[in-house]
Amino acid sequence: MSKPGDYDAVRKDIVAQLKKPDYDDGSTGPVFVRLAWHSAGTYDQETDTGGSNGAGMRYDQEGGDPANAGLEHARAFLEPVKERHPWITYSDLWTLAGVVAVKELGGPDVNWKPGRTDFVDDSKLPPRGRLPDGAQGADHIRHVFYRMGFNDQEIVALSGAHNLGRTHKDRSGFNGPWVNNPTRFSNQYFKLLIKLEWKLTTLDNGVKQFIYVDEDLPEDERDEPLMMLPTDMALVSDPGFEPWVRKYADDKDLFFDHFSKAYAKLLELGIRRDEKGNITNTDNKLGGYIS
Ligand code: DDH
Repeated sequence: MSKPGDYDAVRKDIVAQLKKPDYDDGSTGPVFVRLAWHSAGTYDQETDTGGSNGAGMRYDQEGGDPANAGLEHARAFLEPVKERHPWITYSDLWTLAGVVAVKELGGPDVNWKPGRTDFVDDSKLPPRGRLPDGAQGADHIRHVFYRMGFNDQEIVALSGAHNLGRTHKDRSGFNGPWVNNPTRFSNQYFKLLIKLEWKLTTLDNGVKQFIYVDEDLPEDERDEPLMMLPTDMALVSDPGFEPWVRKYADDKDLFFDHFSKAYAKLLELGIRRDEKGNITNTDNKLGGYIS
């Protein structure tokens, strides 16, 4: 066991969990980035409910939200890290895993602060349905992200996380990766959104998504088709979002800088700290553990 507070030791063990040749594209990084995002993305500014504090996804009310399907894999991959550093809270571990994965996969440094608790206040539990639905459009995206306190620029920056990983038919119903190298953090997602000709298609499970197939290549030389969700496509058709897609496609450094700030903000939603950085919302302790 490491010394309580030795976050560098935890970071090292998260890195050691990233490479998994038999899992997806060989890395758990993308699903860690998504775990951190879904742990935090339930936040509602108005009622001050949801957010990463409390690690509510351990329990069925939140963990069983269909939007969280597949994240049990991410949590299981992190279990050995928790076992080696039992002093770290799940809420800190999951958010830190996202930050470590972004960096290790070639992305920017993201400022991360510890101190989240695993106490769950029943009155702060988010209802299901707060996370975005990929089948929808711009209004839905704004509804979800404005609720957390993000603006249009931050929404587009955060969406750039879809440079990583893939959709899975048995999790969300969608299928395939957004980019050709889904374990390398870059601004390729924005470039492809603009550059490629995306075609709407209906999968055999009835789910609608956009795909790109390189028809110039003979069939046996083609890569797996790339995909975009209807929500991804809304970023290029909406006049408030589209200018940011172009900026991030043109300027990787700007994207990295804006992503880093927005992802750090996401992981802090609902958390209040004093000047020293210590968490002050003790109300999270009121509800105790849910068993
Ligand atoms: Fe996402 N995302 N996401 N996403 N997301 C999926 C996968 C991944 C939406 C829907 C889906 C963000 C925003 C949105 C990642 C990070 C982030 C999947 C596929 C769906 C569906 C799940 C599956 O089948 O396994 C929608 C809708 C939105 C929206 O903004 C409207 C944001 C903000 C992030 C972030 O991290 C900041 C990552 C990474 C993945 C790949 C996961 C994996 O297992 O691989």
